[in-house]
Amino acid sequence: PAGKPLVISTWDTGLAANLGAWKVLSKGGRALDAVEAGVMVTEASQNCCVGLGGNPDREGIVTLDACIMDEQFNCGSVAALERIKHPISVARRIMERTPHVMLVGEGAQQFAVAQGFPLEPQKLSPDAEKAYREWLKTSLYQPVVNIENSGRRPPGPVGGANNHDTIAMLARDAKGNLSGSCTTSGMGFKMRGRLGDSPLIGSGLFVDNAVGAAAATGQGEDVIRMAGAHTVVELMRQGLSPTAACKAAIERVAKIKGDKARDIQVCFIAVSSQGQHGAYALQKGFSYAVCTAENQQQLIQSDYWL
Ligand code: SD4
Repeated sequence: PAGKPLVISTWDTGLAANLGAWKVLSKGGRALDAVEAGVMVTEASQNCCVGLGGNPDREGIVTLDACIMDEQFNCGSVAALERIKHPISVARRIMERTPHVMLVGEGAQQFAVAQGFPLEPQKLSPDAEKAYREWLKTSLYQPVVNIENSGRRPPGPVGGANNHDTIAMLARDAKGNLSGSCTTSGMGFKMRGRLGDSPLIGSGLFVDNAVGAAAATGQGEDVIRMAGAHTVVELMRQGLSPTAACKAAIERVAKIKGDKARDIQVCFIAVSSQGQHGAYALQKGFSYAVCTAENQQQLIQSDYWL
């Protein structure tokens, strides 16, 4: 069914990204174009951890993951991509111009360059450089719950107010079609070669136009082990509202993790085919941004389990 356009995205930085998406949606544009344009705002921002400004892996190299999915189960994904500013656009090119869904590492970079994406210098942003130097002192891998909204980069109080590792975005256009995108520098100081949920269709993002769309942020390993975004969409298929579906999926994470659930954050956002939206998180502190014609800018504090 047709309807009013809507875009939602993760964390406080979703507000700026939603405006990028809204430029497309408000003109009657396609949800797919909106979710690409929206997260490009975040990828290009120097003030956060998505894109090339992000924290590096343990070797000091920034590696980027992204995926995109449209209303017809078309999807594209790129992982462990280095020195390319807009991984989301590379993911879309993979979707539209190759017979594959996913390209990784060197081959992904080779494809991006062949497609005309400029190869950026191999250089950390000043904030990431500082955070990496600080991290090297202990070399501990300790993801910090809600670091995305804390104004900090692990492990110390450096960086701007809009730091986060990931943005996931879901949009519904005026025709009633859904699409989603997700882009990240991944968990800071991850092992070289580590992939999280964000580039994985079904974990970080899933779209079934007849049912709804969902996306994840937080501890990627724990989203992967319960096929997060796909689980949320399947719960909506069973009749749950977006919020109830996100909550049921979080309950599953909590059950799997047991006592260890306190050490991690996992958050889901969802949009139904009818245009309802919702979210749920394991812990307090997750916010998501909503943009509609009536309400251009809204930041909602998600309900949570613990
Ligand atoms: C990952 N899910 O790489 C991402 C991290 C994240 O906000 O969402 N950070 O595991």
